[in-house]
Amino acid sequence: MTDDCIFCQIVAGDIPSRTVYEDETVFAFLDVNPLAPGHTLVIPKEHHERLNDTPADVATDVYAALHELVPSVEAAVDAPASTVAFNNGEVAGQEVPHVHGHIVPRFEGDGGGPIHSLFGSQPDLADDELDRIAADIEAER
Ligand code: DGP
Repeated sequence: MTDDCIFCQIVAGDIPSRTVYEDETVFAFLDVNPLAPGHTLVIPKEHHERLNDTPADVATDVYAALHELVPSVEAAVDAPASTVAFNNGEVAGQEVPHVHGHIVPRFEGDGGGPIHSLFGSQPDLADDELDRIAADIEAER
């Protein structure tokens, strides 16, 4: 637990939350500032800032909880779809530095677009650049 982390304080019960799921390693609760009814946050109980810092076994547990919760969240609010996303790092819009997955129920005509609509434009990448980037990612693993 990190004392000045809001989400660690929620896991500890020091800050109240509308808890929807809890197991040994994962906790999920309704977002206090929902983008849609049922907007849920899924977090590891351990404090890790980003996906990049999260140990593989913990990340696996978070994914398993997301996988279990998505249908339940959609069913609870009668949503035909959901956007499931991580703001991974401050530049990507992450405000709370404790890794969390958002489950945002989606509805016909809700005004939200696909992830692609976050970006006003797309880079024009040549084939050789794409080849190099793919090779670099593979080499970084
Ligand atoms: P992000 O921008 O990805 O870091 O999202 C942080 C989310 O956390 C944001 O949608 C609001 C939510 N949030 C922040 N503080 C609290 C809190 O104290 N309780 C609950 N339930 N949600 C919170």
